[in-house]
Amino acid sequence: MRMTRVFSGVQPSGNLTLGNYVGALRQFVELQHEHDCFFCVVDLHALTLPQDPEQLRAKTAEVAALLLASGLDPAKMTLFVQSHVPAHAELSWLLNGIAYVGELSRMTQYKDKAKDRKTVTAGLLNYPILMAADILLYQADLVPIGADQKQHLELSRDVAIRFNNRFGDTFVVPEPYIPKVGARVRALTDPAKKMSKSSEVPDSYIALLDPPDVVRSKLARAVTDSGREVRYDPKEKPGVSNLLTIYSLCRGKTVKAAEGDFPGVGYAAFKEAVAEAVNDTLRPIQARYEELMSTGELRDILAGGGRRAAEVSAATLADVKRKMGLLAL
Ligand code: ATP
Ligand code: LTN
Repeated sequence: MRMTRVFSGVQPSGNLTLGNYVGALRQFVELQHEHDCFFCVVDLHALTLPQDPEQLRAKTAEVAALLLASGLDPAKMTLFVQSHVPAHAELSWLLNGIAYVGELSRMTQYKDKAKDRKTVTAGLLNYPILMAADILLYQADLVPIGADQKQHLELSRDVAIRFNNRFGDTFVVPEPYIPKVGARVRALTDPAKKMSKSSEVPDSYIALLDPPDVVRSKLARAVTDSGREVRYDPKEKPGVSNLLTIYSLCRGKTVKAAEGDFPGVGYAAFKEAVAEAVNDTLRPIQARYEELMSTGELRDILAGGGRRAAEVSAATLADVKRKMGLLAL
């Protein structure tokens, strides 16, 4: 029997945060032990908004290295860059003949991103078609995504079903995989919001590459609540509860056990303990990151990943071209 296939993509934009780490990267690391996983740095998706070319190139390498530094193992999974495998752009075009403008323009992410712009590129509208191509090329069964990507995955499923009905069974219809651990890390400056890598307030997030003193000062400035007790109570004490969540995730403890570490401790000392827990988590990731970036290792891993991805996706692409009536030689 074929192993369950998993596909997920990460955009090379913003600074990967502690939120991304606990909400996504750690799940990827677990999944690689049980399934045939493909993880992709989706640089073509980033092009749907204006990018500085040098910055995009640097971010693509940075995100790939951070995925590896977080524990993805090239011996266990396939990591590659989307633009290194031309089949993604090709299938995306072919699926442009299957997807409808109506369904694309109903996507909430499209509406959000389009509303404040003077001009809207066709790529922003077509973004979910490229995402469908990513997933369908690998016949992925499971797609780990955050809740905000559910609608896009639904569109991928609709496109797959429509194609299968029109041309015969071709694509596996993928299922979303939304992690069970519901821990959401919130913004340090405003616990009503989630910690987000594209925030314009650097104090609101902890980036995986933040040096220890930056982590300490961001946490020292994090909002707390009135009162002086370190207690988990997201309604009454959202700031302190968020810091307790972060501490518990970094120390591998339950929130209850985390609370027990701070009887009668004031906010300032509590924040220092959280900073230490965060720095203990980031230290090995940053060390591995430096190693990957300073040797030729990253390049070799991405080249190997790109080769495997190209091999696996070629079969699907050839099948689609044949079924749609393209002439082969
Ligand atoms: P953006 O602000 O650009 O939307 P983001 O930081 O929200 O970026 P995404 O690229 O949307 O990140 O999400 C990547 C993955 O990280 C998703 O699986 C998402 O669920 C997870 N994730 C992002 N932020 C958090 C968070 N604060 N807590 C837990 N998981 C998170
Ligand atoms: N749209 C996703 C990134 C993404 C993706 C994918 C996720 C692109 N292709 C395929 C899962 C599967 C995002 O913005 N987080």
